[in-house]
Amino acid sequence: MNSRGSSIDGRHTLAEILSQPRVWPAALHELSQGSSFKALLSQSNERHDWLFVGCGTSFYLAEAAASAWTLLSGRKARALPASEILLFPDLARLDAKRTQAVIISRSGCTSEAVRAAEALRVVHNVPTLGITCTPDSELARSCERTLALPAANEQSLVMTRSFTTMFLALVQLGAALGADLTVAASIQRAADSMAARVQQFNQQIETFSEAHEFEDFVYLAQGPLFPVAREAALKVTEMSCSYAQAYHTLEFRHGPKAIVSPHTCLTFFLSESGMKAECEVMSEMKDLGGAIIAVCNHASEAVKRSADVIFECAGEIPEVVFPAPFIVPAQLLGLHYGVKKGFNPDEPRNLSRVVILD
Ligand code: F1P
Repeated sequence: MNSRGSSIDGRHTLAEILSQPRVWPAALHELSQGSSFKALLSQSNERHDWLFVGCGTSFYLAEAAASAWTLLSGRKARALPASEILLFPDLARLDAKRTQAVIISRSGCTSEAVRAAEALRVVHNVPTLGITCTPDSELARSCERTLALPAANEQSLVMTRSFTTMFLALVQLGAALGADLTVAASIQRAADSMAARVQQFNQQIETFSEAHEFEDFVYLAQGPLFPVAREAALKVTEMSCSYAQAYHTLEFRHGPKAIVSPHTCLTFFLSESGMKAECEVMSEMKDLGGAIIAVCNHASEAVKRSADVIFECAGEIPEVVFPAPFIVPAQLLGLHYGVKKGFNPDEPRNLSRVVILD
C-alpha cells in the first residue's frame, strides 16, 4: 500500500523486482546444468573478439556484459545496438575469423535483434549465441546456439529481473571461459545479501519518492558500472515519464552539472576502484544543492557525509558482479516515482513489450 492507502499500481513490476534474490541462483543453477552451457564453453575457446548486441535495456545489458567479459575472460569485448549492425556494418569491423557475437533479447522477437542475428550469421559469417528468456523464439531459431533463462522472464513490460539474471548468466559464462571458479559463489552471496535488504530498500525508496518533487534525474557511474547508470536512467523514464541522463561520474563536471538544483536527483553508483574520485564529485554536487542517492557495496565516511540516502549492497562480491545488485534501488525508484506521479508502471505510457518492425 502507498501513503494514499490505495493498492499500489505496478504490482506485477514490483513483485518481479523483489523476486530477484530468489530468481538469480535458481535460474543460473538451471542454466549451468544444461548441455548448452558446457558445449558453448568448448566451442568458444578460440574466439577472441566478443560482440554483444541488443536493443533498449538489452543493449545496456550488452554493454554491462562486454565490460564484465573484458575483465573476466581477458578477451576483447564490446557492445553495439542491433540497429548499428543493420545500418552501419562496415563501422562494426566484423572479423569472421575472430569474432563471436552474443545477441541478447528477453522476448527473442525484437525485429532489430533477430535481423542482426540473421545478418551476422548469414551475411558476415560470424558465429552467433542467443541469450533470451524465451526459449522457443525467433532469436533461438536464428542463432547457432542459445542460452535460455525462462525463469527470469517478466509478465510486465519493463525489464527488471531479466536484465540482472541474463547479466549474471553472462558473467558466469565469462568467468568460466577465464577459468575463474569463484564468481558462481559470489553470485549466491550477492543474492543472499539482497534478500536480506530488498524489502528495506523498497520502503526507503517509497518514502523518498513520496517526500520529493524532482524535475530531472541524473545517474553517474564509471567503468563496469557505467551501463548501470544508462539502464537506471531508462527505468525512471519508462516507469515515471521523467527526464533522466547518464554520464561517467567525472564527466558530469564538464558542463552537465549546470542543471543541478534542489529539484535534481543524482544517483551515484560507486565503484571500489574509483570511489575516492567519485565521492569528490558527489560532495561537489551536494554543495550545489542536489538530492544525493549513493548505491555502493560498503559506505565510506565520505559517502555518509554527502549522501541523503545510501543503499549498501554489502555483499562480499567482486566489482564485476556489482551491476546486478546496484540496479535494484534504481528499478525501485523508477517504479515508486512513477506511482507517485500517477502512472501505472505495469502499463508504461507509449511503450510496447516488444518492438516489431514491418
Ligand atoms: C527490448 C526492449 C526492452 C524495452 C521494451 C521494448 O526487448 O527494448 O528493453 O523495455 O520492452 O523492447 P527485448 O529485445 O529484450 O525483448
